Amino acid sequence: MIARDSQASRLVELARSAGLADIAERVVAKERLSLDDGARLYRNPELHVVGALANHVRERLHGDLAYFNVNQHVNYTNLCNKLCRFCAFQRLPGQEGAYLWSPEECAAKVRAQLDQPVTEVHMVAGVWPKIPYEYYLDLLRAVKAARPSIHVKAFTMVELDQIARVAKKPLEIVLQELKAAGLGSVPGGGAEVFSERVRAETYHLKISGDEWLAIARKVHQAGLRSNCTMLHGHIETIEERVDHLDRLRRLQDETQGFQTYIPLSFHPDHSEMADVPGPTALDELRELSVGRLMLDNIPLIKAYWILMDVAVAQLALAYGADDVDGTVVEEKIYHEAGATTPQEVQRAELVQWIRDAGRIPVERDTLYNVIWSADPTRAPAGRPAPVLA
Ligand code: V47
Repeated sequence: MIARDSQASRLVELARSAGLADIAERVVAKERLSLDDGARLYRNPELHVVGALANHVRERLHGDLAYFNVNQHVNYTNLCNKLCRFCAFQRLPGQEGAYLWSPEECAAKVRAQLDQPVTEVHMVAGVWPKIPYEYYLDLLRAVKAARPSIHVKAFTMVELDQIARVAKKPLEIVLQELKAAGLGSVPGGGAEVFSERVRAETYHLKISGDEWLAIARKVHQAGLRSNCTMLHGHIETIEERVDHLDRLRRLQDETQGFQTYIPLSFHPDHSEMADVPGPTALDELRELSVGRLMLDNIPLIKAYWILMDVAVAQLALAYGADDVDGTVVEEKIYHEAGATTPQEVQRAELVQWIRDAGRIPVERDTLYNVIWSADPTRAPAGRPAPVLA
C-alpha cells in the first residue's frame, strides 16, 4: 500500500512539472477524464509525462504482461466504390492491380499456413456492391473448412453495412447468418474519424460516424465482440479526435463489446492525400497514450506494428499499449500506402520484440484467452487474459 501510494505521489509530482497534476490526480483515483482533459493531453508538450500517466493505467490493468497473437491477414478484394481520399489500397475494376479472390483462393491462403500456429484470420477488404451475399457466407465457410480451429475476425462495420444491403435483409439477421457460417468477431476498421467535417472532405461516400456506431451496437447485441479504431494524423483536429474517443467510450459504456482500441496512423503514399505528411513516431506514441487514458472502459490498447517502426511498437508498450498485433503474413492496405515494415513476422521474433521491450509476452487468441504465457503464474494458459477474467 505504502509503495503504491508513493508511486502515485511521484507520478502526480512528475505531472505537476508539466501542468498536469490535476489530471494525474484523477488518473490515480481512477476517475473518468473529461473531453477538456483529453485535449490538454494532446496539446501538452511533455510527451513523456503523458506517456507515464498512460503507463500507470496500463500497468494497473496488466502489470508487465504484453499480449500478442499469431494471425494471418486475407484482404479478399481491393475493389471499392467508397473512393476515400486517404486510401491507396482501393481499385476500380480494370485498374492495374485490381483483384477479387474467390472463397477457394482465400481458403488456399489459409491452408498454406497450416504448418504455422495461426489462430486467427483477419479479413478486411474494399466495398464492392456487385459481390453477392452468398460470396461472404461462402468465404467464411471455405476458410473454416480449410482450418476448422481458426477464429475468423472479419468485415468492418463498413463492409457489414454493404453486406446487409446486398443481402436485402436486416443487419440483425445477416449477423446471425454470418455467425452461423463462421464469423467469430469483427475488426475495428472503417471508423476513420467520426467528424462530419472530415468525412465531407475525405470519405464522403462512406457510412457516417453515427452509422458506424449504430452497426457496432448491433454487432455487440448479436453477441459478437469487436475492436475499434481511429485513423489519425491527416486533417482532423484535436477536438475531433477527443470527440471520437468520447463517442467510442459512450458506446462501450452501453455494450461492453469493444475488446481493444487501435489507433491507425495515416499513411499518405500513393493516396490522394499524399501531400499530407502523416503522423510522426511521437504522434503515434501520444495517440496510444491518450487513447489509454481516455478509454477507461476498453480493456486493451493495441499497437499495430505494421503501421510503425518496430522500435516504436516496442516503445508503445511503455506508452499505454498492452497488445501487439500480430504475425500478419500478407499485409496489403498499409504496404500500398508506403509502409516500410516487413509484411510478416515469425512468432519467435514477435516474442523477442516484446521481451526486448521489457515486457512479459503472453500469446492470446482473438477473444483474449491465454494460449501460452512466459509467466504462467500471472497469466495461465487456458484462462481469459487477467484483465478480462
Ligand atoms: O478501415 C486504410 C485504414 C483500416 C489507410 O481490428 C488506412 O484488430 C492509414 O481494420 N493510412 C483497415 N489507415 C485496417 C483494420 C485493422 C487493422 C489492424 C487491426 C485491426 C483489428 C483492424 O485501415 C481501414 C482504414 O480505416 N486505412 N488506408 C491509410 N492509407
